[in-house]
Amino acid sequence: MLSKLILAAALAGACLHAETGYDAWLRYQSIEGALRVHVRATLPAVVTMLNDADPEAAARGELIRGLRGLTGRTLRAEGRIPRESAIVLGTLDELGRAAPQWNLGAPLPEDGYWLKTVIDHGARYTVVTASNPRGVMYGAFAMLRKIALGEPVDSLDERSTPYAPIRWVNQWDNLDGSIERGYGGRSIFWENGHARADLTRVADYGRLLASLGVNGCSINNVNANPRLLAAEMIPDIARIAAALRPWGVRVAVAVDFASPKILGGLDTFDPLDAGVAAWWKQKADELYRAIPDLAGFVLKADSEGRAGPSIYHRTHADAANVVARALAPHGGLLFYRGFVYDHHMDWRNPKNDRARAAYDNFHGLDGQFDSNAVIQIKNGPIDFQVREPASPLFAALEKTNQVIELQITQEYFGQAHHTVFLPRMWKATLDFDLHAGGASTPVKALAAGKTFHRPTGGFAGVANVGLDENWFGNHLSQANLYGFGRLAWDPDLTSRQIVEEWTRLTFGGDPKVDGTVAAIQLGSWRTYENYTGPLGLQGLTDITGNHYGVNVEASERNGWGQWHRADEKGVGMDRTVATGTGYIGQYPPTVARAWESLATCPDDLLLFLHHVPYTYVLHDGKTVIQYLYDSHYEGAEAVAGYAHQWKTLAGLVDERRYREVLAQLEYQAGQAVVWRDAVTEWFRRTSGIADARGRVGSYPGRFEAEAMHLDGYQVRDVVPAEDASGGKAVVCAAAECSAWLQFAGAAGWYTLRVQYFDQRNGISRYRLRVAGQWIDEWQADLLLPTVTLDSSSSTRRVIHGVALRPGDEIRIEGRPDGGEPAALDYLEIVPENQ
Ligand code: GCW
Repeated sequence: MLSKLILAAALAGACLHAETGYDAWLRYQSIEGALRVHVRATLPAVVTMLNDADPEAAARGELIRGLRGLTGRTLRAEGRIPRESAIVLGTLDELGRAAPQWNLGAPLPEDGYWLKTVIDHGARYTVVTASNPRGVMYGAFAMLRKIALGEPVDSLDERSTPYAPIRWVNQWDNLDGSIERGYGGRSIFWENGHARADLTRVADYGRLLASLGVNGCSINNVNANPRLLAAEMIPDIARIAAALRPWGVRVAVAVDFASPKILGGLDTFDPLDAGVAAWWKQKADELYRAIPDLAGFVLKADSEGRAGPSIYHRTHADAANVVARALAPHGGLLFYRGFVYDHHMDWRNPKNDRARAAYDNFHGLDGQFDSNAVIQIKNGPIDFQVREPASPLFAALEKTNQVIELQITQEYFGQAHHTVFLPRMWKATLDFDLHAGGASTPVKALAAGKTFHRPTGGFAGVANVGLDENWFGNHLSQANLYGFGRLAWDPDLTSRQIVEEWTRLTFGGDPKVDGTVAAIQLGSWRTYENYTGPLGLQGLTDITGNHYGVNVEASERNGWGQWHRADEKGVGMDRTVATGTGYIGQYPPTVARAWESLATCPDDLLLFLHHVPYTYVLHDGKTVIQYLYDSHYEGAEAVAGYAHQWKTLAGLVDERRYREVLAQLEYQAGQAVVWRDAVTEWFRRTSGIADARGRVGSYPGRFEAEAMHLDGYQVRDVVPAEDASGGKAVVCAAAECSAWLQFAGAAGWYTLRVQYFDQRNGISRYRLRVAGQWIDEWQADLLLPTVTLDSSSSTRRVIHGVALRPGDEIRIEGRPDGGEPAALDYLEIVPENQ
């Protein structure tokens, strides 16, 4: 019966989700050729598990499912070690009892696994073992990965141990089903204030996480709704925990620090109040009665308007400890977020600096946190920007547990609309040597607790997957979750290793596909940086709004502290000790010395750490202003190249994913031009310095909509001005409007690019007519994060292969819908292939 169910699940998995992206890297696509022959020849017919409880049972089901997909064979599931060859799943203890003659006694750290071939009486046993059942499951996933990657598995002796005990994802899901900074659809956990009735997606998410070795998941927004801890919600949390449990993923919840007052009815939430301590304890006891393996709590306090200890003049240690002490008897952990800063800072004071906040708030408290409290520190000192130095706080906590918080969801990285492979950036931080205490101390070792011999430590990744079929809204973004999990297990893997594994598992083994996808992914962070915020500039997006489009000044003259201080003369935040905010002084001396001096400060971080004139010459020989111009043009060109390269994969990638990725990359190529033009225009206007290569402000073949003949369309200023070409757009207030011009160029083949505005509040329709012939139509139906005319809605339609003759009328017709006015920015007419 059990095996029937496993088979049914395997078949259902295979048919229902074929090539939608749902199975991500666990597709188990049939292996072909010599490899298939070899694997089938050496594959035993039996898989034995020595314990029929999850996660070992889940591991056996996965092995059967995976091998069936990879080899076309269905293994027999057994509970004893047979006299014939078999894959044997069991912990070291179980094996010690069932097959003492194999002498598999070597100690293994928790969650580590051992794949070992044992020959006994002529039979070949592939043993998958570990000290705990979860480790056995990780071993099973590793076996499947090896086979899918074409690695030999017939003579194994391989041990693998996770780098750190904490390998968690966080989800910022709200109880109403929305997700803060989620770009892959609504919550898989919550709907209308309760856990969803159908938690299949949660279990499937658990499987994806387990395949990477992720062992914890917090299931609600760190901007926590206090109601989560209400008695009526506990069964909901328990159901979610039950869906993840088979996969060895323990659930954690985010809590509101004011809960004792808001929910518990006390008149205070002072962490030193005995009643408050008792409330937290009673609440933890209640939760653990329902969910005995609850992993713990995550707490965002005194940050971005969240309640915290400051109102009672208590410290973060007081706050963390009162909650940690409630969890301690149950073995739970308290993750206290290091993301604490004042968002009402006086921008006029040149000594103020948000980047200082994490260190200033926490380093003095080192040693005061309980042993089950963990400070969760964002990779950089600001907030997941495209280029930040490693947070100095990693080096400043010697007697306190810490984890590094990485953001998998692409909040500041183009959301689901841009491809940016983040493991490359994470690697740069994880490998960065902070020289804490003089010795070599890379961030990964500090975060994992190795440097100062802490009892725990590791990695937390903000994932925010959603109900979209492919989890993220972008197929290529799945590589970020994959990379996070792989790095949390082994941060010594290279970005290339990760991307090659992921591509092969996700798209199959065609060398052309592998090479192309790897090249796109590996270059994508630098590319994104090039067109959104090079040289450590960061913060050129709309930081008070959607964190998506361009708004160069949005970060200035407000209390949020993401200042880049660009003015007519220069740019960058002076964070030096000598003349600036002193932030650089928070680093150990080796790092501080290098960054304090312009002579040794790396170009990539220059404007994050120093204020310089636009004419300052970088190590790479260019002036700052010319670098800003060049990098934006390079970035936009690189994305155009990605779309082009992807097209060469037609027929090599399954139809639907091919189409969806192409659409995403083509959109990104257009959006990179929007960024390029907006940022370079702004700096040219502000600095008064021209682009030495003459590109900025001169766009051959571009015709502004406001300069075309307009039937019904009206001209509008766009704010900020850099968000539209010429600072203006045309909008339609009637049922239908059109903009037209008479082509004056030479006869030939052309590409037309129509720049229009696709807001979220309507689906306008557009048509384009050349010399009386309708040649294209489209609708503005992307779900972009804006309802206004700006760079977030600015979108491009490219029409290739258009024959034009002098005197042709080119007419664009727009039909508004809802609140969306079928707006246009410009038309570009460029000779084909340009
Ligand atoms: O990056 C910012 C996000 C907020 C988020 C906050 C945090 C959950 O814009 O949406 O809040 O960070 O990390 O707490």
